[in-house]
Amino acid sequence: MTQRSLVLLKPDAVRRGLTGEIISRIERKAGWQITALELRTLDTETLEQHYGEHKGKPFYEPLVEFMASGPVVAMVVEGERVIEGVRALAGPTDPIAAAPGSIRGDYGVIVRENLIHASDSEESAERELKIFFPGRV
Ligand code: IDP
Repeated sequence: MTQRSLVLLKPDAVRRGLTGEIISRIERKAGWQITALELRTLDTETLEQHYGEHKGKPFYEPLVEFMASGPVVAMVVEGERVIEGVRALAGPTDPIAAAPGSIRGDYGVIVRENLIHASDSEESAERELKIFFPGRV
């Protein structure tokens, strides 16, 4: 089942110089391809669209502020079961609960600054790819 996922390497990953390490974990998965990649500083409007489902939650405002605090690496990753697969590489949302060996488990401590976003379903991927790479998908 070939899929596409929208992956964001969050501002903490860029600031800490971890993008190469994270990208290389994705590239090493057999048959997966990065078909678009861009360093980009996100505006509030884009983030409100992207994280709209979380609006009203206590972590929403600080999340948007953090995500706009510096550039992110936005990517389209394509391949077999890539949606579930990148989420597995990332680990669960809370980096302390994430297993060592996962990206969040290896490098993260606080929940907000958990290094990576990856689409969580085909529906989310379709919606998010339209926000970040309109015209390409
Ligand atoms: P996910 O990124 O693992 O799919 P979501 O529940 O969709 O997790 O939350 C989106 C992002 O919001 C998380 O990646 C994290 O950066 C932030 N976040 C989620 N829950 C909390 C929280 O309880 N406190 C602070 N930040 C949170």
